[in-house]
Amino acid sequence: MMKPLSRMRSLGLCAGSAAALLLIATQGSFAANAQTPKDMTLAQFEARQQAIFFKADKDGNHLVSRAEFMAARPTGDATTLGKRFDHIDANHDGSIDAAELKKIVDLRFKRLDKDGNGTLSADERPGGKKQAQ
Ligand SMILES: [Ca+2]
Ligand SMILES: [Ca+2]
Repeated sequence: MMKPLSRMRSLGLCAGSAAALLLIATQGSFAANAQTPKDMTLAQFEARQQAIFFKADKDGNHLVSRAEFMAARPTGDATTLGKRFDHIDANHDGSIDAAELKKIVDLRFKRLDKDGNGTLSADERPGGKKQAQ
């Protein structure tokens, strides 16, 4: 016979980690929807950009291949997208990994951080007040 207590505990653990995951997943949109948006740190910006970018990773191998990259932007111009992919894929192995994306995101952050205080205020963030696309 199964011990009800240990069963409860493992269920509780599951629910706990699911809640934690949910929290991480919703944090980005939370910040965007907040009434008084707080300044975004580089770490928050990276996490957000990564979450968005790796939605394209359909086979879940933590790499975004050229095909995945293009498929995630069906309305984009293929030539421009191809160039963009080549630009991000710094080691030209045909896929974008987290480190390659981080480099681009860090550069973007620096460009956006107009006053150079290390955080992005609402008006410095891409898209300003409207929801990120
Ligand atoms: Ca992939
Ligand atoms: Ca690469």
